[in-house]
Amino acid sequence: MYTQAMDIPGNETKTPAGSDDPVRAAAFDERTARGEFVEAKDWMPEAYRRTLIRQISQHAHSEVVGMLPEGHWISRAPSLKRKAILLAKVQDEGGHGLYLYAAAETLGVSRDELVDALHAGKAKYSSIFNYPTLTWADIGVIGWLVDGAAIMNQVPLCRCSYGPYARAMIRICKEESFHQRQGYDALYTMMQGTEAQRAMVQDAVNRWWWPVLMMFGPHDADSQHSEQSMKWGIKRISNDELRQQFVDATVAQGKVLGVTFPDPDLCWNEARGHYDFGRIDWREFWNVVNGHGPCNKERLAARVAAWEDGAWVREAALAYAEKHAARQRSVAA
Ligand code: BYC
Repeated sequence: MYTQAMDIPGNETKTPAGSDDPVRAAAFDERTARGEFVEAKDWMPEAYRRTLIRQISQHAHSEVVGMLPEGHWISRAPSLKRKAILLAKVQDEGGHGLYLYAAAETLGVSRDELVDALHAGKAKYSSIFNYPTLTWADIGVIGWLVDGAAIMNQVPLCRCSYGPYARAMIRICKEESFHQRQGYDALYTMMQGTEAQRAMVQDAVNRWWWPVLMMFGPHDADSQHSEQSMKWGIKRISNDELRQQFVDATVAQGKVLGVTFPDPDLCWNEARGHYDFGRIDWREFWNVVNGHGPCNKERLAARVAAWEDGAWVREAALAYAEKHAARQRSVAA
């Protein structure tokens, strides 16, 4: 099985909860402050381990749940070319989920535990995937804006202090770049089409813009994990800084595309050297994060159904592996 670690089981250096040695913890903090990478076998404070399991597993769940809104359009893509591209993209997202679950497993948690937490509604996944994909233009906008926001957030994670996560992110970011470009290309093609197609693109941008800005998480002042995660080098750039970088990069792309953004306060601020933008509706964000978005129930039900429908595949794979191992033993005997 694919894994990010050379040897995971029997990780003797793992620390039980609450038993952190302050001297070791201080040495660890100095190490991460120097920008050193931490590997699966290294000693780490329990809170560092738990923070990573939380973030990496949420990230993995987001990739897998993120396959659903786009998967919805595979059978309705407007051409064979667009269908092949979308199939490949959705498959990539599944792969990202697998690398990330494998990276989380190096921290001593099992994939079954993580998946159970998702299915029980205890684990979070990105708020963005609780919105519906109403038209083909939504698929282009997911590529351009959702993957665009994802890249902005994930490139710094390639330098995350935890080695297995950082290495998984390198490949993920390369694939996300292709995803972003294909989304922009699909929208650009529609914008050269009919008036109805241009209106469809603008409508999709209007619906997705604010939820995409929410993807970066709460403002820095309200982000409970940021300070410690930045100290440990898990996060390198803050939620607000990344959101600003995203807005600055995206406005120019929107101009080339010929769309506007649904924010009357969006304007260039010469003094700051950045775009100013309007207030985010954090009530909507927390409502979606807490399970009351337009598609939360549908998304979770689809994941649980996929897990249950796939039980026979897991059982068959296990039975085959046992049969294969028994045959190997009898050949060796
Ligand atoms: N949605 O203290 P904060 C993709 C939660 S996949 C839901 O700032 P942190 C793609 C946060 O978890 C994109 N919850 O947290 C896939 C925390 O709650 P808990 C996914 C959110 O961790 C398929 C609380 O709010 N990307 O791109 O320091 C197709 C306070 O937040 C959200 C990743 O997962 C949200 N948007 O920072 C296409 C990247 N934001 O855990 C595309 C990795 C915040 O205490 N993750 N919360 O219950 C990260 O970079 C960080 O975890 C975050 C949040 C920036 C997201």
